[in-house]
Amino acid sequence: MMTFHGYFRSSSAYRCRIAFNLKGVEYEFRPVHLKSGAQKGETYKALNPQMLVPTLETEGGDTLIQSLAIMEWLDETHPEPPLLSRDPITRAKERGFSQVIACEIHPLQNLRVLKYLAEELDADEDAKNAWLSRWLTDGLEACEGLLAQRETATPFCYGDAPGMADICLVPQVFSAQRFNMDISHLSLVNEIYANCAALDAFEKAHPKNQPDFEA
Ligand SMILES: N[C@@H](CCC(=O)N[C@@H](CS)C(=O)NCC(=O)O)C(=O)O
Repeated sequence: MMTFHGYFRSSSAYRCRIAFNLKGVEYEFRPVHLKSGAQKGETYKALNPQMLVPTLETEGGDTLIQSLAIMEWLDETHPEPPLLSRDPITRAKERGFSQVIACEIHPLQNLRVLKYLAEELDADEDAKNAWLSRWLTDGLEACEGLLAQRETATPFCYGDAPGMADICLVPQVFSAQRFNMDISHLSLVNEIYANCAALDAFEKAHPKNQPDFEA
């Protein structure tokens, strides 16, 4: 069985959990307690020199990092149901949407970045919240804009079934809620979030349902 290293609150790990659930793929879970710095321990660092979660150890003994790469590998090795459209243009749009979240929004809210702001740049809670509000709101507004550009308003980001874009969107909305951002004006984002949240694969992947959950 594959071994998946993650943390309940990590939105990158949350993405992979949703993908595993949609595919019906089981894995052994190894928690990495980010809050206490377990990602920086020698054993984990040897596995993932970037010292971030998630990390996946495949049954073949390979080690994979980066949630988008892990999801694409999963999609290639377990093609049903697909996480990306067969149509090249839609597929590029799905990847673009996913990258807005995974490459542009998420890195700015990461634990190590917030710690750096507080510990190295002396940012207080208000400054940290202003930072989060700026980058999370800007980013999710871009997602809303991309959804508004679609020719057809489908129940999920790019179709009638959830795919990679939805998988990236849901944990990002969860983070916005966790950081108390007001995103009530983003009607398409909220509608798709609700459609996804109603599905078992998404509910089972929610941080509150993980074995390492802490309130
Ligand atoms: N781009 C990476 C991001 C990985 C990442 O930033 N993980 C966070 C949790 S969501 C982490 O491990 N943070 C630990 C830290 O900041 O020390 C991915 O998509 O996998």
